[in-house]
Amino acid sequence: MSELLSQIATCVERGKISVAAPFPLDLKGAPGADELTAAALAEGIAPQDILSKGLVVGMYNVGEKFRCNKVFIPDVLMSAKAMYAGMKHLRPFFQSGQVQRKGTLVIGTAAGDLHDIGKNLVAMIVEGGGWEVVDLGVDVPLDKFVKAVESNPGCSVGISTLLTTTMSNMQKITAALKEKFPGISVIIGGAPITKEFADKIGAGYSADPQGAVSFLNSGK
Ligand code: B1M
Repeated sequence: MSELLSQIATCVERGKISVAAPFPLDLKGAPGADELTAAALAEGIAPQDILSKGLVVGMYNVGEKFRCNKVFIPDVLMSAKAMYAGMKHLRPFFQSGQVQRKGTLVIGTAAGDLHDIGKNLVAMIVEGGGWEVVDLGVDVPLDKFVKAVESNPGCSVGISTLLTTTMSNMQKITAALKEKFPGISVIIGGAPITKEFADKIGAGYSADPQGAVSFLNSGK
């Protein structure tokens, strides 16, 4: 069992989607996350183990390498594709409740901000970390965050921004969410954001996607 799960983790980490995928070159012709996840289910390995000991491990590894600049955005995108190829087999088990997620993160960019590359990377790595992600997209106004929180009780909220001019919107959204949903956990990030700014507005902070997973896992 552990051999199959470690192969799944390697496929996700290396971005090997399926047997037909030509990338990475040294794994050409080998089964990918798609076939290996199906094989693991056929062998009777618990879907929860496939998620937490296979797919999540692969995304964790690539997230750590990204944090240390050992891999780059295209590598993370390939890993996410491999993860989704495996996840597709697990979806029915999520829906039936047999596989539990760690929680839900509602994420979007602050009102006025259209930059979504960083936010998308965070969403993918958080999902790969075992969390349900509700992605509200870009230029998200307060009322859209509020509706999403009401529809996902107990969720955390992530806000990303790349513009200094939209940091004030981030601050307003965070303050309003905290007032409306006392105790809600909000994490912010993006190039102009600092820990000091996050502390000032009462939000959690991470400079990178893997740090966002650690923050969510810490239950803060
Ligand atoms: Co714009 N842009 N842009 N842009 N753009 C920047 C951000 C800018 C720094 C360029 C510059 O002037 N040197 C500048 C902002 C200056 C400032 O405010 N300080 C700028 C500007 C001014 C603008 C416009 C105003 C330009 C104009 O129209 N005059 C305009 C604004 C539009 C709007 O949002 N309303 C604009 C438009 C655009 C494009 C649409 C053309 C395009 C965005 C495409 C897209 O995202 N779909 C774009 C791009 C691509 C950039 C640059 C070149 C790259 C941004 C990026 O994707 N980085 C950028 C200059 C640069 O950075 N070199 C620039 C890669 C990405 C992976 O990094 O998003 O930082 P990042 O995410 C990181 C971390 O920050 C962190 O994790 C990610 C992965 O490590 N992170 C989080 C991010 N969110 C997080 C959330 C978390 C935790 C961690 O928790 C929730």
